[in-house]
Amino acid sequence: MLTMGKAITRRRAVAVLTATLLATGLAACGNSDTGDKPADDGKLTLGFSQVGAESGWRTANTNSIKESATAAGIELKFDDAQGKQENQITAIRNYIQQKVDVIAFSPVVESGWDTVLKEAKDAGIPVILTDRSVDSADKSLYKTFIGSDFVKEGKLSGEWLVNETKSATGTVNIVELQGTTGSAPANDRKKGFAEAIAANPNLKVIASQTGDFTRAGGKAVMEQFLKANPKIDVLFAHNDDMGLGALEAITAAGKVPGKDIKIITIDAVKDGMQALADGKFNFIAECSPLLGPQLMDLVKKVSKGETIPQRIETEEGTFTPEQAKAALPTRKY
Ligand code: GZL
Repeated sequence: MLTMGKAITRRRAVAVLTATLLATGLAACGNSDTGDKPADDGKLTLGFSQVGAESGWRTANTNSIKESATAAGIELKFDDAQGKQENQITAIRNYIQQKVDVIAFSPVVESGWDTVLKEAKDAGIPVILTDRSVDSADKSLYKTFIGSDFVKEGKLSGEWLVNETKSATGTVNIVELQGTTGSAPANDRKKGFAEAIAANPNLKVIASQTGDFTRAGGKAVMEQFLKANPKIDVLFAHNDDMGLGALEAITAAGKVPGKDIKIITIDAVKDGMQALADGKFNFIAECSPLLGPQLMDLVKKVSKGETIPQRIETEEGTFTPEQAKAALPTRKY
């Protein structure tokens, strides 16, 4: 039986032991509450800067990246730059401060990246370019580029038109809706298309202006084209979304899209493929946004210091209305 004296001693011992356990516990919790980096759970961290949310293609690309990061067990820090280069540069600097394992981004424009890419290199953080590339002369500033050959997309678009108009007599007037000014897809698609249509001297680009890859931009610029040019035979739009916006302007002007004005676009997102199947578009060159799975494989490889190719191009096709009808039921984006 416990005497009074022993009872007090026992209570004190329990109190001291409890206090000790609590202090140890708090100390342990205190470390994680002091804002230190959480205990390394071994997960890779990828910092991603996205162009924005300007088109159906971009939405599909963002979904592919987020879903693939989850599937790969990679912690994703994601930033939407709303189409502004300065926001992308800020996001990349934040990722450097946060000491992420890998940085990936789709550069909204080709130029102006050397300084921030050198900061990432000096911090020992590998960079992967996805979708769009940069014009940096120093290829050591990034590990690889994964995306499409935009010149080829423009070339395929132009070659279709050359074939489509080979028996045409007289001038074929073309208007062009360019993508975002200074972006790799806008520069390269324009280049590839111009090179291809040079094969037929009857093909003339009578107006070319940016619609910034958006439906609203495509509609507004097409309205201007229609007001200023009484005879338009063909529209070449650098993406489906601008072509879809232009459809509204063409119809409002009392013309039949796909017949009075042939329409060629690039991407092959679902809404564009539906317009093609309906005969409102005439040809689409595909540009796949589903870069997520390959990107996550590359993140794991570069974080282990494995050597990877400097450029990895995605396989893509082209579509006519009949091919669009056949492809639509299983289209992933
Ligand atoms: C191309 C991509 C372009 C798409 C547009 O890879 O960068 O940006 O063609 C998107 O739809 O806005």
